[in-house]
Amino acid sequence: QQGSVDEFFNVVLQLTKKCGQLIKERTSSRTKKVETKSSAIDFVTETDQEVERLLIDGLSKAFPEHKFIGEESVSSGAQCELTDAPTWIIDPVDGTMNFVHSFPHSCISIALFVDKHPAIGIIYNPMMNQLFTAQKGKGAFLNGEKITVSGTKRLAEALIMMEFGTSRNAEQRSVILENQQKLMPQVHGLRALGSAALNMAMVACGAADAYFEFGIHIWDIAAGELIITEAGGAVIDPAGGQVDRLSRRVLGASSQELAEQLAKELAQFYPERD
Ligand code: LIP
Repeated sequence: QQGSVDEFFNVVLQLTKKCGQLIKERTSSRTKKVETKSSAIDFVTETDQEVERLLIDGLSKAFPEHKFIGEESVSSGAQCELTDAPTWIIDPVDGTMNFVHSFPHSCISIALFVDKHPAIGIIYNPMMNQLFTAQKGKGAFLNGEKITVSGTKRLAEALIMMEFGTSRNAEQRSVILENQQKLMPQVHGLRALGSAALNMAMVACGAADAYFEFGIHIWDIAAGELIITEAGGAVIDPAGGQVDRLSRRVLGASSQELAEQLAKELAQFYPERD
């Protein structure tokens, strides 16, 4: 099995690098074809669709038995179902809003789950030349160099990543603002990169100490979960306890202590499940 995970990893890495070049070439173009999805500010571009198609075509050619959960396939009606079968979970452009604005923080986020657990995670921001990779049990890497979380245990010393999201749901927006108000006086600072996967990558490499969000989907966080845990961090539900990957809720941190401390502070929001 391990040999084959290595093979899966090599194939997906080559495909991801190739697709990353496409995103990089297109990012500065001012004429992107943009459509809306769940809200007036939830976007999909032709690049999202093209990259997802290239990844799924390439992987299914190499591994015909494997299954897929892809952001754009699900939004065009495919089922979002995680089984025990080897399943690639793909966000072709995480941070689509950033991509649309040429703000250089978007990435490909791709993970392989086997028996419902992460085996491979890759997050690639081609604009900033940041390639985060992990395989279960083998550590986490940024451009081939081993990375570890900061290890911060105290909320009072933490740089926290949170997002504003693209939901126009009033309750969700007020929970986001409430958490901002609550956390601001208690932590070193709050940051938002506009991409769940890149926020998680920042926690994994020790540039930030924790990240939480309500309303994300499994494809936003699947790779980040493995990269954070392989870098020595913790990923839990934002109310504490085990993360539920289809619940659209996540909290990742540089230590279990910080994760639990942050979870206790948060006002909670429970989106409709995937
Ligand atoms: C985005 C997430 C981000 C969230 C946005 C959106 P997309 O994913 O990465 O954390 O705040 O609402 O879901 O749509 O760019 O792939």
